[in-house]
Amino acid sequence: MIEFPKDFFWGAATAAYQVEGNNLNADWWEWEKRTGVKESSGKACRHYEFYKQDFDLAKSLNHNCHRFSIEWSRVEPQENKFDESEINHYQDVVLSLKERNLEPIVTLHHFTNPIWFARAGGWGSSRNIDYFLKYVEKIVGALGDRVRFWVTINEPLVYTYHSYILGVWPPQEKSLPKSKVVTDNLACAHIKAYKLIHAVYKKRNLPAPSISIAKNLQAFAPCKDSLRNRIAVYLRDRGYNFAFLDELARHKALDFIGINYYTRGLVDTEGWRLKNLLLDTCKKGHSQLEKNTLGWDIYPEGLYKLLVRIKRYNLPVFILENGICTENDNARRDFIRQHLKSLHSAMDKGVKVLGYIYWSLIDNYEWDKGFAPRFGIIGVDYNTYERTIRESAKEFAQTCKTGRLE
Ligand code: IFM
Repeated sequence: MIEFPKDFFWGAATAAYQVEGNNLNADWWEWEKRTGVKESSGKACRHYEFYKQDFDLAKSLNHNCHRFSIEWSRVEPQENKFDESEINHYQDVVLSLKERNLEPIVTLHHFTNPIWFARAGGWGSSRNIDYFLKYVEKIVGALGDRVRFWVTINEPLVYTYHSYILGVWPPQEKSLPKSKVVTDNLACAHIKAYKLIHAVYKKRNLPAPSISIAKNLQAFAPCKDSLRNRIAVYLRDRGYNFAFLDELARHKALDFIGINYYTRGLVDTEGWRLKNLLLDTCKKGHSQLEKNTLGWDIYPEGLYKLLVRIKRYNLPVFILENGICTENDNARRDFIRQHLKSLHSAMDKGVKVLGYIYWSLIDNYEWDKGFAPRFGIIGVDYNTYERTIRESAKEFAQTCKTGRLE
């Protein structure tokens, strides 16, 4: 039996665009219509209407925190024109969480942008960072008295990878140099937002908030043990896992380290070009590990291995996302169990962990992959929008209640 600390946070996450529905003013919405993606987000899970019921379910599952995101394009549908009714909506979201004793963990940017911001060049232009800061100031002003945990940007490198390297998400550019510019702008935006949020709290005499990003980490391993693959693993581990965090830590712009962990990348390079070293993965099916329905390797040990290396930042860690898409709920139960064990082993090695948040509370819109991947501990019927609590959710609920895992 393993035991987690008494004050541990337990919960699940969502992101606005993936669950709310009808985010008409987001670049993604416009892009879905223009390019005819596999599946459009449409009404998503209608969480914009059903958030209270969804929070009731989270509460019934013994969660004590909930991570969600604000849809920037809702609250500022046009440049400099904030929609107060949408801000009121998110105030009510926070209040509803508080009423249920669910600690709100608020993400300010989770992949989507207002259309006007994208048209102005989005994250490709450093001048646009000020737009983000204005939005952050507005939201923090409106919600600050009830929010302790802020996540400025979700998975910055996942965003640049899909939007500016692979080119499968808007704005569909494929340029390594541009992806570097965007990554630098995201780092700069976080550092400035971090200072701004602290300043707002100070000015209002509120207790200092805890601010971070949600950093996606991957365990990388060479497929064939060649020098080239080993160099590629080194570069990816440095560049993908740690460079961004190092930059924020250098600016003392992190109060904790938010981590999203899902998988291992099996590296198999096809050449010596930078592109090969940074991007090639094994396409020959050499991995023996079990997979989720998107084909991602399931590798719980990776969480332990990365966490013990995170110790050097000397900051508490918060697992902000960890999850599996599967049609087999037993696999989800095992996934959660194994990752919690791995997490606990890292804690035994002295890593201070604040909490564990499963991705996701409910099935949702998995971006360009549509609605097929089922990540939720609660299932969603997309015809009736009915929610069904899965068995894995019930087992997780026991751990949330007791802090123990048999
Ligand atoms: O659905 C995504 C989420 O938006 C960000 N983190 C990974 C999840 C699963 O792919």
